[in-house]
Amino acid sequence: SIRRPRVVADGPLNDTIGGLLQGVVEVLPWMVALEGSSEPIEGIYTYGHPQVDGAMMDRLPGLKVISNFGVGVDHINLADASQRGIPVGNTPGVLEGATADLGFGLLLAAARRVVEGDRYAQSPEFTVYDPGFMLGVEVHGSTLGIIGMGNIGREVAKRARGFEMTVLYHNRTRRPNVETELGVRFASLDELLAEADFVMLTVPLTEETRGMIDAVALAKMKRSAILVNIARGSVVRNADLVEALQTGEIAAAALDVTDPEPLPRDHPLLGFSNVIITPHLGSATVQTRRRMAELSVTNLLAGLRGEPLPRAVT
Ligand code: 8YV
Repeated sequence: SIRRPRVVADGPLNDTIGGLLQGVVEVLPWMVALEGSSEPIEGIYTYGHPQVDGAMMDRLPGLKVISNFGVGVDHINLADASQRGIPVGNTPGVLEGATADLGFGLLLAAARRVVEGDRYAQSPEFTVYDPGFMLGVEVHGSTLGIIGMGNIGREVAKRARGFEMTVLYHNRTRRPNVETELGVRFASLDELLAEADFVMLTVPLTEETRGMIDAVALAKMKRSAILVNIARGSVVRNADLVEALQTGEIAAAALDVTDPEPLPRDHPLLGFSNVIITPHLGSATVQTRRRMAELSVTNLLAGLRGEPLPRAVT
């Protein structure tokens, strides 16, 4: 019988991934990637949290491919991989809709105080209806600023247009096609921060975007503005966000991602009534997670065969 290629994987493999890999590769625990192996390990399969750097690649002789379950590859040192000729696969094209849906859900929830309202309505404090309580702000007709006009930003913009929002975006490069197609307007970062009622973060985490939403950026936002982060926690400086919320420099925040994840129980971001936090659910739908599993396994197997990956990070 033919020896199955050995692959190290982080985290528990879900049934879909387990099923796709069953009998095809031999899955070894992440510990092997941390400790190294004298046996050839041909693939790294990652969910996105542990760091994958050159030192790890060098501990795994015979490494042919790194396949990421997810689109963000900020945890993988791409320069180290390319120096070693190791292709890196990710999963664009299958998760943008789900992620934008969640972003929009968070936006709506924060604007209309859905989570706060739920807690209240389920508590014994809710004894009598009052037409003056829990007034939120309107979503339709307001201005959304999208920072990062990639595949996810585009999907967010489409949804926003359905809500009759004015959409501004900021991106490293202008996207004239998206402007024409979706009727969105390019803005400098400062202009976007100053004009938006909602600021949605859809940038990848890079050295350029790390900490880009800091005290200076937060101070430029309207006091009534709501920040939504569906990108990576480290795009926002936690300490600055906490201060902006405490001083009322912005009105609310809805975060699907934080740094770290999860936040420690005593973290200052926890406990605000105007902060919503979800546990990194952007791509978490049954349908999307299945497509991510299939694509990431297809990338992995292509790399193990020495073929080009269907979706390679360049
Ligand atoms: C996670 C994501 O990677 O694609 C991304 O960049 O953030 C998510 O899809 C995924 O949930 C795996 O942990």
